[in-house]
Amino acid sequence: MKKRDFLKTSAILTMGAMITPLVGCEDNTPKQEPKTTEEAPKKTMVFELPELGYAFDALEPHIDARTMEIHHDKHHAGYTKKFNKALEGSDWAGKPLEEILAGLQDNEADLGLRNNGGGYYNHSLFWKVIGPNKGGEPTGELAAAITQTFGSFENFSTEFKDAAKTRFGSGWAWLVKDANGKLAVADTANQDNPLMSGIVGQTGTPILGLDVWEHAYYLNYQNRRGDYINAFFNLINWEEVAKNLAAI
Ligand code: MN3
Repeated sequence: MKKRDFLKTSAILTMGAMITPLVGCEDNTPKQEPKTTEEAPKKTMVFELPELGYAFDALEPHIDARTMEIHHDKHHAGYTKKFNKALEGSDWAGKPLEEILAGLQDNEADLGLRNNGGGYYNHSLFWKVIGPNKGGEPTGELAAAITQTFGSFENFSTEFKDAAKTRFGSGWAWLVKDANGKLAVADTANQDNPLMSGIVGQTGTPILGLDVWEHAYYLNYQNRRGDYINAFFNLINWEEVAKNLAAI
């Protein structure tokens, strides 16, 4: 295919070269575009839509298959595509994801990277911290850290659920490790996240995230966000959350 495209391009270039002197129009001069795409390998790191890691229906009855399919294949795919597009030609192209998000500012110029880079990162984390046959409570160091910060797992779940319920409109609830090495619950609007230290108030490294956009639950739960949040607790992959904490 590539070779054929190249041959086609060459043919057009040759034709262009032949036609140009005849028509005498400068705008018909072939631009260098076909050549540069052929020669210059893209330095831009292209972010790819990660696999879910389980079937769309694997989280039922807590999250229905149709919601998972649309959420992953349409919403997350859309953020991924638009993020890569926004990175093209920007100073952030080729930089690590976390560095990009931490460097964004609360201004019009960064809005595309903020919404789509956030959407890319947030959903990539989300699919991994939930899974079939999960839920329950954390163990080991994570359990100890939660107890140390919140007093008990119950207190933590109450605080996290409240953050998720009271986040007005679209957004996310988070469990983060902050700059002082302490766990904290946070919530952010839209596709912002606590890595965006130039934008959000509560900063830290997310180890658990919950999407409370209506697209995450509306088909099955309609306006009952609280029921969706409770269902999420039956899906949390605490081993993965513990891994996230250990990796910081
Ligand atoms: Mn979402």
